[in-house]
Amino acid sequence: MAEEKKGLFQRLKEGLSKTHKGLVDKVDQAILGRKKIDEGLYDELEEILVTSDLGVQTSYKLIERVRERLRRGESDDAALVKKYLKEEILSILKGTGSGIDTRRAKPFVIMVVGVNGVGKTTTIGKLASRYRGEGRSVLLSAGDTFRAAAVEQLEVWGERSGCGVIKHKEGSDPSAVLFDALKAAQGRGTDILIADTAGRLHTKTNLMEELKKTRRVVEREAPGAPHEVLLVLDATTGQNAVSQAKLFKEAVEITGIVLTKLDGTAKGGVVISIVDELKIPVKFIGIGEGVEDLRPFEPSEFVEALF
Ligand SMILES: Nc1nc2c(ncn2[C@@H]2O[C@H](COP(=O)(O)OP(=O)(O)OP(=O)(O)O)[C@@H](O)[C@H]2O)c(=O)[nH]1
Ligand SMILES: [Mg+2]
Repeated sequence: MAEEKKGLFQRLKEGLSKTHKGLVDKVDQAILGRKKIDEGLYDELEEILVTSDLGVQTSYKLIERVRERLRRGESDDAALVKKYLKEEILSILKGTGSGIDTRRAKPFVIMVVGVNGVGKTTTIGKLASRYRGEGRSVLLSAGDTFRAAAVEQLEVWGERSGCGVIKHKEGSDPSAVLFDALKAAQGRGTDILIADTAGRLHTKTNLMEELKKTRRVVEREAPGAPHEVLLVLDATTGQNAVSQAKLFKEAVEITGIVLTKLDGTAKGGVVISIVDELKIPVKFIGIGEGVEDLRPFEPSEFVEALF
């Protein structure tokens, strides 16, 4: 068990290695060769944070907090900068995460939304496997009716994880698919229903309207549902992910974020920016394409692995 835990942590660390290089290694370099703290160091740090996609606002806040702590301690030891930075990042991230309690309703309905290609369907597949592994029954709703391939992709995941998929013909009304899936889940006594949606352009209001409509159908048919509306964001898009989240937050009530593709990017700092600016909890992170590569987001584990 301890071995397994170590292995998981190692994988997370590897997944975050690009962000580590772009952020922590650079902080080390900036500190190195400086015995004393000067304004130049703060400027350099701020630039490192901004280029690691922490966002201007969050970067500024972090630097100010570090500066304040050093001032209070009246220390000019540059090595403390890294320690304080790590602690302040953790303090921003704390209080987010903690996964999802799917046992508080049955069927527990999770809607998964987000723009094209961010990893919605893959995330659903990984979630389905995770819950199946815990012995729960899962049903998937193929709400991306725009592409035939989207349904097939979900069916592959359904087969792999051993759960049913409710689908309609290509081009049919996505809210009708979810309506049927909900009825099926209620009839079969399914534990968890996960709804895929089309990857739509968040800039097109009519598409947002459709998402709202789908949500209304769920609310009407199952009071209390959807229990979670997860917004999937692609970490490789950096600050763009933050803008997407703002738009989705306005249109549909987002209860949590899944940040995918952290493994392929140096922009992993965006998670700090998302939590700080949007106050939406990050529930899961994706660090690879494999089934085991979706993890509940644990702030302290994340910060340890990053540093
Ligand atoms: N490296 C990596 N790749 C990922 C991760 N999550 C998803 N992907 C890949 O991202 C690509 C797009 O994933 P999909 O799940 O199809 O994305 P989607 O949001 O459903 O896309 P649309 O249905 O077209 O809107 C796939 O090739 C996935 O394997 C991750 O955490 N890490
Ligand atoms: Mg998809």
